[in-house]
Amino acid sequence: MTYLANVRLQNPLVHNITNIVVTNFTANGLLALGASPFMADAHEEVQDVAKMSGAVVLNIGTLNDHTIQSMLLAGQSANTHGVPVVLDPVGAGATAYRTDVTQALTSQIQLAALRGNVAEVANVVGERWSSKGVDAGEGEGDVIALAQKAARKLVCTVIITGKEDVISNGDNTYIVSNGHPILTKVTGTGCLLTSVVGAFLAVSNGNFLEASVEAVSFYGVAAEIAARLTAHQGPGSFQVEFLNQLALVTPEIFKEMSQIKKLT
Ligand code: ATP
Ligand code: TZP
Ligand code: MG
Ligand code: MG
Repeated sequence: MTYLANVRLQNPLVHNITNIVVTNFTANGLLALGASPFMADAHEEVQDVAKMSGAVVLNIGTLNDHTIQSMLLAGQSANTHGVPVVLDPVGAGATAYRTDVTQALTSQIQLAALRGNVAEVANVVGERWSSKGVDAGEGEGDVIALAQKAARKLVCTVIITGKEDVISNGDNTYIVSNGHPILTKVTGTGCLLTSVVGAFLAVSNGNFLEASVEAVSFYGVAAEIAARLTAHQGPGSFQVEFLNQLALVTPEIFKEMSQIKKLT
């Protein structure tokens, strides 16, 4: 059985401490997929919410001192109770504050997975890669080597997204070629992917690498179909159809369209 089928069967609770730009889109995307979103950042409850969840997703998109503390409390509670934690280091490298906070989070919380664009992941592991706000900037470097290095350093699965996605746990590495450029014209598609990874990890029985690869490929397949169905329309129509496809792509369609390559 695929992890996708298991998400829909188990309807995992996904605890999100995320940014104010993408909160509604993320909740709707998780619901469409078949997961159960829970947005909660009050210090009084985040430890309890993390403990009862199938996964915890931390996203620093619009961070402030309150949410940083929420993330530390939730992440450490998740670690204590064996709940996988996924981090989206939105804009790491764009400002010193984001870089510093990301470093504090990764040193105090054991991640199951890290998902970001190439500039963000590079900055998390102390490498220079230019960025433009929350978007990846130009840069030259070996993205595969970067994913492997980051995975070994953080002892987790690392997902670097872009035209092609690189997913590595340091030992094994996959390239996923699904997706569509129009994803870059809808804000929050990276953030929602990070939460979708959380939903897949929640049903993974600890197989974080394989579940992440499937999550990323599934997400790209949904985007490809949505882009086809809304060709000649704009990002608004695509966004709506993309939510539809997160609900409608079956394990059979996914299997037929997934483009996953394992590196040897
Ligand atoms: P950024 O802010 O740099 O756009 P992000 O956090 O929004 O980063 P992306 O790298 O855009 O995240 O990844 C989000 C989704 O979009 C992933 O599924 C990725 O595969 C897909 N994607 C991004 N760029 C392309 C592209 N040029 N072609 C196909 N798919 C893409
Ligand atoms: N500004 C702060 S967070 C955010 C913006 C525009 C959303 C970023 O979303 P994504 O998924 O990285 O495109
Ligand atoms: Mg984007
Ligand atoms: Mg992002």
